[in-house]
Amino acid sequence: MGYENIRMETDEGVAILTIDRPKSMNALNHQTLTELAHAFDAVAQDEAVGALVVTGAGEKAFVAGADIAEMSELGAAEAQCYSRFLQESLDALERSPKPVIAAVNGFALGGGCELAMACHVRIAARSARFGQPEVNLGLIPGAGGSQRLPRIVGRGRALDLILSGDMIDADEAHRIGLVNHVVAPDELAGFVGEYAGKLQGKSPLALRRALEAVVSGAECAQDDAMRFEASLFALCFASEDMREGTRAFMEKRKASFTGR
Ligand code: CO8
Repeated sequence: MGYENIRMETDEGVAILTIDRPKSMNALNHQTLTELAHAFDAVAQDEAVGALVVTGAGEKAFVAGADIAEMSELGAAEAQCYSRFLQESLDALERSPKPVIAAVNGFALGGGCELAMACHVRIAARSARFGQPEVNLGLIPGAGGSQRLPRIVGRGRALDLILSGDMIDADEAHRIGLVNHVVAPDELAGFVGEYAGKLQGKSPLALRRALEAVVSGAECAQDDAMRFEASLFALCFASEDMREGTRAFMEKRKASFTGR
């Protein structure tokens, strides 16, 4: 598939997906969402890719939300389909077997904040702004925000953001646990590259099972999730990576993982 509104590059096993509609603050229109769904799937299938970075083009916006002009034309039934399509794409991203890092370089509002929340790790430039401003448009979050935000920051803080529609800066987002790291804007790409590179040195199988345990386990009752964790833990013992990792520790050398 040829892309119009996103760019994909791969550098040493790290795929970098850039949403590139700077004139609309990288807002998500239907074409962009279709391209994103395709790209998420392509990354999941590509054995040469170990991690994915999602970011926005330009210096102002990560993603300023769904494209309001396009969305304003929708009827109720279309809006439901659109919401489900976006939710399903973000669910697929969250269930990616490879770590996904949001490099939040500017406004992450509405669907943009929801996209960042579906990523596993969020790293923000200090200039980034976060919010769920849908109430200002007579709307509510429609891409999983009403569910992911309380799971990440707690119900009280989520309701504060969703009901007020207020924007918060990156330091406040860090304080409430919405982002993992905040760095100077000109250090964002370097920091994210180093972070992704660090993950490249880990066992891909262990990363995959850790993601599965945390993401899928969170949907189960705790006792079921514990059993699920034990099964995934046991599966690690059938891997060459686990033998190599433990042997390397005992031989006081760096492990060399193959993902088998
Ligand atoms: N959609 C379409 N165009 C946008 C959007 C957007 N979300 N955000 C910005 N733009 C456009 C502006 O219209 C403007 O275009 P133009 O130059 O042609 O007039 C251009 O980007 C620059 O924007 P501003 O002039 O407004 O720039 P400022 O620096 O003054 O402000 C802001 C930047 C604060 C980001 C401001 O543009 C803004 O508030 N944008 C809207 C943010 C918003 O409300 N986002 C939530 C949208 S709703 C949503 O995301 C729901 C998701 C769930 C959908 C589920 C499917 C139905």
